[in-house]
Amino acid sequence: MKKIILSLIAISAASVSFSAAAQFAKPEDAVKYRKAAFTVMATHFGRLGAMAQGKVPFDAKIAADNAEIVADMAKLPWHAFGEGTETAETKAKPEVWKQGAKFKEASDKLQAETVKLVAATKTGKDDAFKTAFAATGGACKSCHDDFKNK
Ligand code: ASC
Repeated sequence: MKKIILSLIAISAASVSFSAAAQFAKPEDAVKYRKAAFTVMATHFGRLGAMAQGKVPFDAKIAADNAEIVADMAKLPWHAFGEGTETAETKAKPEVWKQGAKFKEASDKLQAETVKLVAATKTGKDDAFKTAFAATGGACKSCHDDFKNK
C-alpha cells in the first residue's frame, strides 16, 4: 500500500507542468536558474560552433550529443522570467515583460530551431548541420537583439 501511495505521489509530481513549477522560492533563484540554463546552452552551442566553422571536424555523434543538450536547455529558461524577476540586475530588457507574446514567440522559435538542429546532426550531413546551426544562431541573435542588453 505504501508503495502504491509513493508511486502515485511520484506520478503526480512528474506530471506537474513546467508552468506550475514556475514557483521558485525567491526571484533570485529564478534568475540563477535561467542564467544557468543559458550558460549550459551556450557552452554546448559553442562546441557546435567550432564544428560549424571547421575548427574541429564534423562528427555526427558528438554534434548530436551537444545539440540534444542545447535543445533540452532551450526548454528551460522561459518559466524563470516570472513576476518579481524583472527588477533584478540582469541583461534582460524590460521588453521581456512588456512584450510577453513576442518574447514567447522568440522562445518558441528557438526551441523549434533546436529540434531541427538535433535532426540535422543525425542526418550525418555536414551541410545540413551547418544550415541548421546557422538558423539556430539566428534565433539566438534575433531574441538577443530585442530582449537582451549588451
Ligand atoms: C552563441 C552564444 C550565443 C549565440 C549568439 C548567436 O554561441 O553564446 O548567445 O551563439 O551569439 O548570435
